[in-house]
Amino acid sequence: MKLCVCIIHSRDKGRVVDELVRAGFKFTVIGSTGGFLREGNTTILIGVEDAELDSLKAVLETNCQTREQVVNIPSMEVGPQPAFMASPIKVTVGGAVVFILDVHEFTRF
Ligand code: 2BA
Repeated sequence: MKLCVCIIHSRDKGRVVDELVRAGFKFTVIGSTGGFLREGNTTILIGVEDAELDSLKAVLETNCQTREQVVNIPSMEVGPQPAFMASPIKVTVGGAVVFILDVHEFTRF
């Protein structure tokens, strides 16, 4: 068994959750925040049998879009009057960032 920790864009959440339910996966949805952009994203914890992993990856690949976002990084402008400037950089976010962990034990009480 594996535990998949999937970080997705919140705009993809509705579609991904609908498809996971339709495909019979059991999962937990957690609101999260990206450390770099400091914007809300969504983390989904999904416990799956090894044989289900490929179909889970297919759901994520089909329903998570890659997006370009511009972020302003503060930088110090040197000169007679040093000042903080915002330098915009473009980053590619997602589709889905997925960590797949071996599950030592799964128990329900
Ligand atoms: P954020 O940390 O908000 O990062 C958003 C996007 O900014 C990243 O997209 C990446 O393209 C860029 N980025 C992140 N850190 C950067 C840095 N130090 N310098 C330059 N660019 C940087 P993704 O890689 O697709 O990541 C999407 C979200 O997935 C991340 O949101 C974060 O919440 C999570 N994530 C990604 N890699 C992770 C990791 N190794 N561990 C934990 N969470 C991760």
